Amino acid sequence: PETNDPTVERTLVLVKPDGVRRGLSGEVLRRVEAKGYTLVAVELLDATPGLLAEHYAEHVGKEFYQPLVDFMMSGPILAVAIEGQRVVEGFRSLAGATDGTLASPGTIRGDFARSWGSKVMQNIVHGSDSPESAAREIALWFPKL
Ligand code: RTP
Ligand code: MG
Repeated sequence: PETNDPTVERTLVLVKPDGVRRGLSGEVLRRVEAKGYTLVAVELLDATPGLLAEHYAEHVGKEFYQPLVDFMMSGPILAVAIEGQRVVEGFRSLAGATDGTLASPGTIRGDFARSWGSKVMQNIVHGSDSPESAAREIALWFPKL
């Protein structure tokens, strides 16, 4: 962050392959910018198994891990680093609950994800869950930042 204000943080947003495929990248960026957060870095890329194993280290070995990796490699991902006051919590709030069916209307997932059964992973966006996760994930997806 370019300021000493400790409430100014960065977080990693991913528009997942379902979001990119459905043409929702601009909608996600629009909501981020409308909220007042700043774009720091943006890149469209194809994830590799190694990158995803590090990104989702906490989920390696869970029953949904391999389907999640297959889904995350099903098309390009828009990786976005954003900055703002309390942006880690703030973007989680914009994204809504993990399960799109239960996510509140008005959130990205609540408005656009209709996940059920094996599609629960298709929830449009990822957002880091803590400042520590954000630092780790931004270093992974944007090694030059
Ligand atoms: P994210 O990391 O993508 O922002 O989502 P999250 O914190 O809300 O959810 P998390 O528990 O970290 O799970 C990561 C992603 O894995 C998929 N998932 N599938 N039971 C399942 O089949 C299941 N649980 C999670 C979702 O794509 C979730 O966002
Ligand atoms: Mg998570």
